[in-house]
Amino acid sequence: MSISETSQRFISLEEKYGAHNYTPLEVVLSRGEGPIVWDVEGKRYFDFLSAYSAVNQGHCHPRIVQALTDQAKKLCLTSRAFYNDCLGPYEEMMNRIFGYDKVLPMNSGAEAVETALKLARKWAYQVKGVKENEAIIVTCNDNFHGRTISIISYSTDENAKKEYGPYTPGFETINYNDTKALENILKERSKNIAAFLVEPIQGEAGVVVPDNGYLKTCFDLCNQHNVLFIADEIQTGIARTGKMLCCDHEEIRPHIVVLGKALSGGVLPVSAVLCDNEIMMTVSPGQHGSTFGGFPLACEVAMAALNVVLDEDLAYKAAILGEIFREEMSKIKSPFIKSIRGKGLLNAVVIEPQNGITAWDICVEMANNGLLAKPTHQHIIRFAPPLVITEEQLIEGIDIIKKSIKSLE
Ligand code: IF1
Repeated sequence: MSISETSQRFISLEEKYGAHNYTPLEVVLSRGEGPIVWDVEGKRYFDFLSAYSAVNQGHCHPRIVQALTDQAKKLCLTSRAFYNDCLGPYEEMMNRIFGYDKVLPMNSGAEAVETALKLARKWAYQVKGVKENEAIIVTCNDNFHGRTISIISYSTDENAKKEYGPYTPGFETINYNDTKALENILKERSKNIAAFLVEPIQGEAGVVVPDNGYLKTCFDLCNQHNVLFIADEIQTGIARTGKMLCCDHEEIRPHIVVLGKALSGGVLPVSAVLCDNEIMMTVSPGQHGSTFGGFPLACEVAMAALNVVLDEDLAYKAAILGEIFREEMSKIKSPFIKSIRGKGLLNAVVIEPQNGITAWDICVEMANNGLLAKPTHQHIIRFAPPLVITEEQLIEGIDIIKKSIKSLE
């Protein structure tokens, strides 16, 4: 890809003054609207990453931006030392939409996962009767739940984990999509097991969709053994997979749900943990919190973002457009395409490299042709456009993907 002087200037600044903890595609974005973004040269792209599903409602959704600017002029942050007139209405709305007694607001996804882990441990000691410091949380191979030290303590990705030890104890890892593995560990050690933490679809692992019934069976097993089922819906939640929550596909109601990303439509870091009183009320004042968690600006933005999802029927759109995406993609006959998988508009194509051409090269070619996506694990490309994309735009995007792949054959 040829890089203009303007783009190069911004890239060089990041190179020189920023930590080198990413390898971005060499595209410098400066504007977005719905499913479209523009770079500093004014070149237009379809955004098929959606900031890892944070921008389900599309870039700069007018209703969300309106809520942001209206509230920004009134009151941004109070801390939780005082009440404010946004948090209560937001919490009530979360209750109405998701049906849990209570919500605990945080900011980043990782913080919300940490919160869920803390709640599970408190519950284990106070309610289940596990001996203090002996609680175990079961997690899955190839998980991605964030980047704090406790969370990477149970990561199985060497690169995310190595040289960050010593690690937090109290986690056991089993294979994903393996109900037998969960059954075995629950039979052996259920006395000390507080919770099972799982992604309904593994995002970072490459959009790994478990077998039908996996989540339901795991949920039933957890109930049988008095273990909490924690669903990390940070990436799969808020309509991305064709339902408000991915767990809705199997009609289960996790004991704890973790949300982030699209909860704010990608406008602010807003995350949340949902559960009923039996779990939430184990935490007392002073035992958990955050300066920004539940700040007025975030509450107003989240309410607007949720209203957009409901009013524009984005779950239904994701379901329908996802079917079209997989069907149209499967019509592309290319030696590069090994398989296509996903649910709703969370999809991935597994790439078979040819003559040294990799998933990265395909992403560079797609960017040249006006579509942005990012490889994960060398050989997988994730395709997750904003859910506000129209069918025509989706087809246009698929044509770009096709043209790019064909040009590299
Ligand atoms: C990055 C991945 C996706 C998540 C689930 C918690 C979090 C995430 C299921 C933490 C975050 C992000 C992090 C982002 C890239 C992205 C990602 F490739 F790294 F794995 F989406 F697939 N649970 N996922 O997917 O949320 O603290 O980041 O708000 O650059 O690290 P966070």
